[in-house]
Amino acid sequence: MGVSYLPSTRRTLLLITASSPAIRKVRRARVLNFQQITMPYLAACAPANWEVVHIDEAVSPVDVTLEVDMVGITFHTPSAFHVYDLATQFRRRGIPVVLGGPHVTLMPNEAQAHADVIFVGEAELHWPQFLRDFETGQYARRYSSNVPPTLENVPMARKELFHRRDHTGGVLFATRGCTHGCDFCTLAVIYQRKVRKRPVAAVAAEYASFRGKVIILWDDNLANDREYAKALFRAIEPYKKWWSSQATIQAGEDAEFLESAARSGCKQLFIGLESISQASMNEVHKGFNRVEGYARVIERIHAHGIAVQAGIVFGFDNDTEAVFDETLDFLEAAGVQNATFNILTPYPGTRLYQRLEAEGRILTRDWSKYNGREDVVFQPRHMSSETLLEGFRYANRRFYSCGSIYQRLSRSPVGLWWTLPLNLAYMLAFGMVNGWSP
Ligand code: B12
Repeated sequence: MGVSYLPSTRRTLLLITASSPAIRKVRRARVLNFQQITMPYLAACAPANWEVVHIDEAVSPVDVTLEVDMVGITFHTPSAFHVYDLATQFRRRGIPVVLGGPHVTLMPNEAQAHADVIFVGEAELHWPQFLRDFETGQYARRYSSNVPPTLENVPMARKELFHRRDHTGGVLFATRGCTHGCDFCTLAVIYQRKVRKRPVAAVAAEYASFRGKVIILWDDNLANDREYAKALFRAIEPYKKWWSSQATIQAGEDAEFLESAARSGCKQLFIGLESISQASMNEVHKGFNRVEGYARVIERIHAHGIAVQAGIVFGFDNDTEAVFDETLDFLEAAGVQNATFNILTPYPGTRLYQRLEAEGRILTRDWSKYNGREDVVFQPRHMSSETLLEGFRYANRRFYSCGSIYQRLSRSPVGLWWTLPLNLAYMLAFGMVNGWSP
C-alpha cells in the first residue's frame, strides 16, 4: 500500500464474477444461465486509464497467474470460501484484491480478513475515486455506502464484457431495492429498503441498445412504484421487444399495470408467492402476500397474456410434510407456467438467520451449503432436514413431469409456444443432473 504510482498511467483491472464448483453444480439444472450485470457495470464506472478484463466463472475458470494491477471479485454467500481461496492466491503474488457484493455487505468483518480492500454496500459513491486514489497509493481498506446512491446518472453496463450464452438479448436494471422487509430476504439489509429509480429515458435507451429480442429487467421488484413502471412501459413499447422481470403479487392487483406491461412486451413475471400458507407468510413478515387471493391474481396476469414464474420456498416453521403436495396441487390447478423452488436458507445478516441462531437451529456455517438447492442448513420445525431436502427434490420432479406440464399448460395455455419448450428443457435438465427420468 505504501508504493506510490504516477497518476493516470495505464492500469489493468481483473474483475471476476465468482461461482464456486458447488454453485455451478447447483445451477447446472437451470436451463437459463443469466448474464451477471455487476462487473460489466462496475467496468463502465472505472476511469478511462483502467483497462478491464472480466472473467465470469460460470463460463471459464480464473487464471490466477494473470499479470494485473488489481483484482476485484463479486460473489454470493455460497461462493465465499472459494473466493477467499482465489484472493489468497492473487495476494500471495502481491496483487491487491478488492472484494464486494452481497456476502461482503452481509459479513464485512469476515471478508476483510481475506482482502486488501472491501466495498460494503453499493459502490457508486466511492468506486471511481478509489481507483484514482489507488494510483497514488492513498486509499482506505474499507469503503461503506451509508447513503444509498442515486441512480440518476449511471452508465450502461459494458456489453462486450458479457460472456454467457444465456438465450436472452440483454439484461439491465431500472430500479434498485425493495420497500419490504421480509425476514428471509437479504435485500432489506443490503439496500436498507431504499428504492432508487433510473430516469425512464436512460432505461429505455439501454433497453433499445440491445440487439436481441428478449430482455430481462433484473429489478428486485418492478412493482415498487407502479406509476414509474407504467411510464417505463410506455417508453419501451415502441421497441417491440419481449421482457420479463421480478415483482411482488401486488403487480397482479393493478389492472392498468398489467395492461401496459403486456402492451410493452411483458411475457412473464417472476412473482414471489413463497408459500401457499398464510401463517408462513405472516411468520416471515411477508403478510402482504394474501394467499386466498393468489389464484385470482394469477388468473388476472394470465388474462393479459403474461406467464407466471412462481418463486416458492419450502421449510417455513408452519410447513409440514404435506406442504409439498399441497403446493404442487395449487400450482397445477392455477396453471402456473414456471416455478423456482428454493429450500429456506437463512443468509447471514438477515432477521431469519438471527432468529434461528437464537433458537440454536443453525446446523452449519459452511457458507458453500447456503445454496438453497442442495443443502438444508437449519433445523426445520416440523420435519427432518432430510425430509425437507427430499420434498424439495420431489417438488421439482413433479413440477417438471409430463403429467404436471400437461395439466399446467393446458389449464392456462399463455405463451405455449415458448413455455412448452422451456418446461421440456427443464424436464430434461433435471433428469440429467439428478439421474432420474420423468
Ligand atoms: C441477477 C442475480 C442473479 C443471477 C446472476 C448472478 C451471478 N453471480 O451470476 C443468477 C440468476 C445466476 C443468480 C443466482 C443466485 N443468486 Co442472485 N441475484 C441476482 C439479483 C436479482 C441482481 C444482481 C445484480 O445484477 N444487481 C445489480 C448490480 C449492479 O448490483 P450489485 O450486484 O448489488 O452490485 C453493487 C454493489 O453490491 C457493489 N459490488 C458488488 N460486487 C462488487 C465487487 C467489487 C469489487 C466492488 C468494488 C463492488 C461490488 O457494486 C455494485 C454497484 O453498487 C440479486 C438481487 C440484487 N438486487 O442484487 C440476487 C441476489 C444477489 N441473489 C441471491 C441468491 C440467493 C442467489 C443464489 C444463491 C440463488 C440460488 N439458490 O441459486 C444464486 C447464487 C449464484 C452464485 N453464482 O453464487 C441473493 C444474495 C444472497 C447472498 N447472501 O449472497 C440476492 C441478493 C437476492 C435476494 N433477494 O436475496 N442471481
